Amino acid sequence: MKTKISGVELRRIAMPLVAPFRTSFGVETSRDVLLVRVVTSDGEGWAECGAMSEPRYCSEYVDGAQDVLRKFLIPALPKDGLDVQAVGRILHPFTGHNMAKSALETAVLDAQLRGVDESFGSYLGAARDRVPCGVSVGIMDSIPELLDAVEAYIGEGYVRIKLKIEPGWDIEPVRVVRERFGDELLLQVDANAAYTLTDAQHLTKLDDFDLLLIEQPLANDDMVQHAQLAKRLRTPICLDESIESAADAAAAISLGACSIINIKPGRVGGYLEARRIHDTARAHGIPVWCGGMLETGIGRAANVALAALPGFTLPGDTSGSHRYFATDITQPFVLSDGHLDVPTGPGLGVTPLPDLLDEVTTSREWIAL
Ligand code: NPQ
Ligand code: MG
Repeated sequence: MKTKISGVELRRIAMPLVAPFRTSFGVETSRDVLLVRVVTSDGEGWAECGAMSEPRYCSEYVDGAQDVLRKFLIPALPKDGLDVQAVGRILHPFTGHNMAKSALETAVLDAQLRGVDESFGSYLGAARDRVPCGVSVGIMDSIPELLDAVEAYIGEGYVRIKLKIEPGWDIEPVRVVRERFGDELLLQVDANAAYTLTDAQHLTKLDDFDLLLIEQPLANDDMVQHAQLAKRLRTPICLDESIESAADAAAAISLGACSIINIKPGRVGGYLEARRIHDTARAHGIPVWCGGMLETGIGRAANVALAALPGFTLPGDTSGSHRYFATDITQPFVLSDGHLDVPTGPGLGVTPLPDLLDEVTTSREWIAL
């Protein structure tokens, strides 16, 4: 199927967070998001870039993503039409910039699927019509604040809690949450690369708390060190930042660097690569789950569709819109019984509501092809 693209709008929006979100790499109070809208012969397609305002989680950042899209990625697309399968091949000669590439490919995919009246879930191979949801809980100023936050999320129906950790905020928060909410609570932690292999002895203390996993304890490129750490911990290691492709996933699995993978489509260059990681992991019996980058409804819709694939056997960070935003730019995603419904409409199944979108827009740029 050939889609002729006439141009691409790069739109920046500013989305205040309902509460500051603190991780081992910094505090965010507002989400600076790049949205991509492609205008094609099949109609429009939308996508959201996962990049943050600063290159801390990974090397990408939102001004950089917009720049590489404008200067290199968008101009590389052919004027005479392309299939979504071709987008990855055309962008492959440009190294890195997975989040920028993902946004462009996803917008093209949305346009093509809308053109044939098929949903993301159906196209990707969703095996269910709703997905169980977890929530990521930031580093707090005190233990009582943490317990209040976790209690509120459990009250909202979240079926799994993930605590952000860093040196000085790790064993104790996990101990008190486990004690307060009991052994049945699905509980995991995410260090965002805050430790080194010299912390291995310290991290074994987490083994007492029956965690589902510890996510990305060591640096992004510490693949071998993660394999060594895995031998010393009973808690399963899950990789996030380290996995930027299906090849990385295959390498990490064969090395024993992880026994679970967090799949974020932006980090790996798009939903097609995300599905390849899912397929690779599934063939090896490795569970996967869908991560999050504080997406608006646009990114959230596609993530919920992906999380419905059969190998996504653990709850994801696919939280409801109100976990992050008082007002989303789409119809909000609202939890029901701890789950979100997989959208069934064509493409993403959601579009930005024009008035809400205009209210948060900070800039717009049109790139003609
Ligand atoms: C993770 N996400 O799994 C990330 C990292 C992260 C939901 O825990 C602004 C935008 C702040 C994106 C903080 C979750 C962020 C962000 C953390 C992503 O590692
Ligand atoms: Mg993570």
